Amino acid sequence: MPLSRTLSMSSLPGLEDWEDEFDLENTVLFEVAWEVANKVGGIYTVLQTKAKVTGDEWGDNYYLVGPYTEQGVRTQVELLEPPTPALKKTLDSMNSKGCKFLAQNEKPHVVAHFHEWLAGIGLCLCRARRLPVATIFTTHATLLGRYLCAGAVDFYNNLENFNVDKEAGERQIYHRYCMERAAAHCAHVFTTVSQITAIEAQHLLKRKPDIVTPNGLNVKKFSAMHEFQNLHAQSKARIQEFVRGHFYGHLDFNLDKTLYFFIAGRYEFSNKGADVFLEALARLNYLLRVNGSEQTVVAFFIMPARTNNFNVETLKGQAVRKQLWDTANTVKEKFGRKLYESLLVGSLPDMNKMLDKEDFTMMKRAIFATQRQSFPPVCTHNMLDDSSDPILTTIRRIGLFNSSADRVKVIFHPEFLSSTSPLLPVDYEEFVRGCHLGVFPSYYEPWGYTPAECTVMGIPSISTNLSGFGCFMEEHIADPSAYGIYILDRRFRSLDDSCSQLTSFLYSFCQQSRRQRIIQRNRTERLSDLLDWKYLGRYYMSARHMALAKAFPEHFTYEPHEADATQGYRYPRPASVPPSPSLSRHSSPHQSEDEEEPRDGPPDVDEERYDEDEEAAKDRRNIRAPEWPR
Ligand code: G6P
Ligand code: 1S3
Repeated sequence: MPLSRTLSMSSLPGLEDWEDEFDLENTVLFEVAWEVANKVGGIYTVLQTKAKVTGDEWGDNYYLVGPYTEQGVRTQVELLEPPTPALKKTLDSMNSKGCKFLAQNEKPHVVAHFHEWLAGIGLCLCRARRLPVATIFTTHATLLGRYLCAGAVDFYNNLENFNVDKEAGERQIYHRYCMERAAAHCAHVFTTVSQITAIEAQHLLKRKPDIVTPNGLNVKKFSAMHEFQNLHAQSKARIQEFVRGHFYGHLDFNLDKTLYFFIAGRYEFSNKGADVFLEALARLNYLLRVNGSEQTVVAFFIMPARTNNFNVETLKGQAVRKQLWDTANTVKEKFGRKLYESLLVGSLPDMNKMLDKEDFTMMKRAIFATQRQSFPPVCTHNMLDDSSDPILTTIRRIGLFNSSADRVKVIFHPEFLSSTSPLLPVDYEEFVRGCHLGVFPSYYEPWGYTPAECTVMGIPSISTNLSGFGCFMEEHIADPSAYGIYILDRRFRSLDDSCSQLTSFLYSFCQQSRRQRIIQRNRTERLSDLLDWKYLGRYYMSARHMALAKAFPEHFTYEPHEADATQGYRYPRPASVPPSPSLSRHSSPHQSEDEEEPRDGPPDVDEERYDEDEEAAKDRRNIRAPEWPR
């Protein structure tokens, strides 16, 4: 049955509308990657989050092929017998003789989708052996691009000038580069994850991608809008507990006026923009100090490096905090018991006798344990390359040592987060939800899952116009910053100017009131549909259709407009007040500015809800619901 259909811009369908258009009965999809059930980086996230929509479409005809790792098999895989006879025969044959593909009598139409150069060799072999397979190659970054950007090269202004063979040779990646380039050229369909990487691939791999396949996520929708805000408050409380321990003896800042910023990902210091972030933090520290700001910023760097475990001072911080907590509880219990006894006999307690000498001694001891001579550590672990580590070296140069005078504190956690950590027992999702702002000023970032993950959790983020995500959001949102999507210009500005721009983003973020942050988070979360596989999965579908049509033209046809169905789509600007401190006004004309911030403790939640709901309702009234995403 031909794969043809027409899309109109006014009614872009979800994936379910596509499925009944063609018959996948006798068609099998293999997706092959090194990161199938093997977490290395972003490709794992692509495959893992996309599995559901692809499985919904292909059912039992969808197979993911990856490396066999004991750990992966134990924790992520359920061992099954092959469901179809053809596959069973193939697997038996592979098991007995090594790998041969597709030599059975039953001949389904096969689509084989290979990700990255490591898997690309399989694609080249399929083509060299003339197997009847429709092939797709997706690159998530080019090898040469990654290497060139990590050096001191003006990459984007010289894309067309690189002598690619020479550059790959000099970096001793020529063999790998050739495999990547061969896979890109052998494939029926070549795709990459963003427009910016498409241009890069065209110059460095010498083939223009046929389709851009942006990365999506599984978006979890809460029935009530405030649900994700509650999660923010709960997760922030976990981070605050860690901060209480980490800064013991130096807790001279107000946790209620403390903001949590973070950068996370593969430890590529300049490619991921950790260099720019640190410089901007130093400038922010200066601005907050000279302006006498009451705000404190704790900036987390979650980037795995070589360590030999947590350091003693960091572990001690959490132990001291726990001891204070236990002491407070013991005294509270004794106090409560005395109060109870007194009420039982019908008298009000004598407050002077509620705490005895022993209680005071216990409390004094606990306070004594919080004395410390040194500043709270910058790094939570013992680093193997302490003296040459780029983050630590930069921190030494810019002098952000967590002193009391610093309004910006830095915590480098050189290990991915885990809910079983004795230090900060939260998983990554919980951590992101508890923070206020994700900062990802990448120079080389074909897509960039980290800001996308922030968006679907309703957490504002900073990305760049050199990242696939940043460009995608710029293309599809009329006023990204109004939605908490800040896009740093790293393309047309000098490094120093980009640092200044980042500093001003951070500084204005610090000037927002709690109410403005809540409103902004609501807006950010409203964008999450844009990033849902339910919509973005269509590009992968188009790639498969195109590949089938090229490999089996007698059976399938492809309509070119499938791949640019969302072109020109833009999410409108919110009609209500922007969350900028100077422009935002209270919903009640009689409320004073002072009332915006809590006098003691968090503001009344219902009052906030009222503000949130009113803001959302205003937007709903003023914005005509876009056709895509629905
Ligand atoms: C959420 C909660 C509120 C809480 C607020 C804190 O919106 O629902 O109860 O006050 O987070 O926001 P903040 O930006 O100060 O962490
Ligand atoms: C790549 O992983 P990375 O962090 O090395 O692939 C990811 C998934 O497509 C992408 O989000 C990221 O930008 C690339 O760089």
